[in-house]
Amino acid sequence: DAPRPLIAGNWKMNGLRAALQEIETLRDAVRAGHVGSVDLAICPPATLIHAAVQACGGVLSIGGQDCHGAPCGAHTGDISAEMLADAGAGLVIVGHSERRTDHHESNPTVRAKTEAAWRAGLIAVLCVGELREEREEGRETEVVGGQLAGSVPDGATPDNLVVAYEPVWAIGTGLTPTCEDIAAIHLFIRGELVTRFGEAGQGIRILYGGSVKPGNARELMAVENVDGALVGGASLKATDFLAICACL
Ligand code: G2H
Repeated sequence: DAPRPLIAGNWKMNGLRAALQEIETLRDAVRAGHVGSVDLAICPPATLIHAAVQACGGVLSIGGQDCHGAPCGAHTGDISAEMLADAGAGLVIVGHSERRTDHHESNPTVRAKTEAAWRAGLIAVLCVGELREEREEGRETEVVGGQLAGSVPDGATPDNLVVAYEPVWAIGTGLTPTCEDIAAIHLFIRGELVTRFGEAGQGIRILYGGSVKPGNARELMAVENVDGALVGGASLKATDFLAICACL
């Protein structure tokens, strides 16, 4: 059986307290039965996590966008997985390309963050994806395979890991790969997970991310081995996010 889909919103560095209204709108839609059999999550900025947990009424998951590998210590500005869990988060994004690029995060760093998430009892939503030049050179499977090998720790299960495939050239650009391209790389990722984790690899959700919008979600979500979406820009408004959820 295909895993239950997950639609996760990544607010990135967006959202003041007024944005909690969007969480309340999502909560009310789930409570009213307007969202089908799909798991919802929102990863707001860290400043809003605690309030978002309170606003969501327990009907959607709230997550962080990053965590440090250590549980505590002299790391000014960083947030540990334990702190996210303490604030009520249930998941955390690790290895997003904006972290890999802006903060020079390597595969071993992302691996340590994933282990930190597990240590704190959080689901890690681990992002992989190739750069435009790498896609143009036909190296996407090599790159994504290297990221999976280098950043996914041993012991991954459907309950502790979600993989998000986000081609870097499709993030926030309005560009998306073709459904054939997505099917090919998601099948490749599935194969890598099964090779490494056996049956558990079949159940690990593989999300597609990169310019997912209400207008393209239906065809993207219909692709085999696409078990949901990681949504950036279109997750900021509850109406758009719910329209994407309705595509599953
Ligand atoms: C990719 C995605 C969410 P967007 O980063 O992580 O963002 O949907 O804005 O391309």
